[in-house]
Order: sequence, then C-alpha cells, then structure tokens
Amino acid sequence: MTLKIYGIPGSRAYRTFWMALEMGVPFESEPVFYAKPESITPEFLKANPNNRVPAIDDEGLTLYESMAINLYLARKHGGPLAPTNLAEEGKALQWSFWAMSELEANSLQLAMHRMFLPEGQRDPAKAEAANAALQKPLAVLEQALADQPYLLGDRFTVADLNVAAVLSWARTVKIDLGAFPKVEQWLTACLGRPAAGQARKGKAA
Ligand SMILES: N[C@@H](CCC(=O)N[C@@H](CS)C(=O)NCC(=O)O)C(=O)O
Repeated sequence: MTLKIYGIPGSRAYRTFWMALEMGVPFESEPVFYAKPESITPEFLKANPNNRVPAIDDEGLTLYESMAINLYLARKHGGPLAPTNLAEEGKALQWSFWAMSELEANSLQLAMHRMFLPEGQRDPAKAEAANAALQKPLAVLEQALADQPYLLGDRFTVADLNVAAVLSWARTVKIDLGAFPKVEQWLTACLGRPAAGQARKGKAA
C-alpha cells in the first residue's frame, strides 16, 4: 500500500506533496476539494474528521495537520531533510509551530486580499495590515539566517520546507522582502527546488 495524500496542490496539501517529492516517497493522491462536496468521502472523513486537507493514509496510519504530517514523513524516511539528533528535532518542531502561529494567518490574509479573493472582495487595508504584521516574524527569520543558509544550518531540511511553504502565499503576491535579504535568498533557494515546482502539479515529473 502506498502513501495516500488527500488534497489538491492548490491547497495546504501542497506542503505534503512537496515533502513526499523531496523524500522520493511514492504516493497516490485523492483530489479532495472542499468546494466539491462529492469529493468528501467517508474514507477521507475517517482520515480527517475536521474535513480539511491535507490528510494522509500511510499503510493504515491516518494523520492530519500539514506540519505534523511532514515531520512524521521526515522521521519515518530519514535522509538529509530529517533531523539527525534531538537538538535538530527540537528546532524543526519549533520552526513548524512558529510558522503556524507567527506567519500563517497573515501570509494567507495578504494573499487573499491581494490576489486570491475575487477583486470586489479584496480589501487593501487588510492586505496592508497583514503585510505590516509580517514584518516582525520576518525580522526573526532574517536573524536566524544571518550566519547560516538554512534554519538548521548548512542543509535544507523539513524545517525550511514547512516555513517556506507557509510563506509561499506571501511570495506569490510578491511581498516586499527588500528589508530581509537573507530571507529573500533563502526563500528563493527553497521554492526554487525541483520538488517544490513538481508539487504544484501534485505529482512527480
Ligand atoms: N492546520 C491545518 C489547516 C488545514 C486547512 O485549513 N486546509 C484547508 C485547505 S488549504 C481546508 O481544507 N479547508 C476546508 C474548509 O475550509 O472547509 C493544516 O495545516 O493542515
């Protein structure tokens, strides 16, 4: 049985596709799309009773929450993206929780009000508020990357993937990173990885 990923690339399931592709883990995808009620099957709801994507079924183990899924896949399959010791594991958890609490809401709000919502529903003031609120966590990220290219040191890991995937919304709407050159460099490197591009199609090249 292969890993099953519920969700579509144009959702937070993008994060899971990216991770599976980085790790070279074979997977099949179930294109659950919350705007299409027929795609919400009992099997999917068993995997995620919250009715959200992503969710996975990995040989009978069901999981939801994108960050948790990626940390689990790293732990299960190892390789360069996975933490190699307790300190790295702690940092990977820290950055993943941080991305969800400090970045996610404002990154999404910025994208919604600059691009994703129909034009008539966009509110430039909300976009600007989100942009302003992002300055503080972006400064924290800039500091973390001051002396090292990636969040855990010299190599790209699940910590970078989880944070960069959350920031990809802001990147899509061209958030101004002029004041954060290290973040700019790091985000370009992360989102420029082949697997990050393939994940937008939800499958291997
Ligand atoms: N914290 C969850 C959030 C999952 C989430 O909200 N996913 C959205 C799609 S991007 C969803 O399924 N929304 C369904 C809905 O709003 O009904 C995670 O990171 O996995």
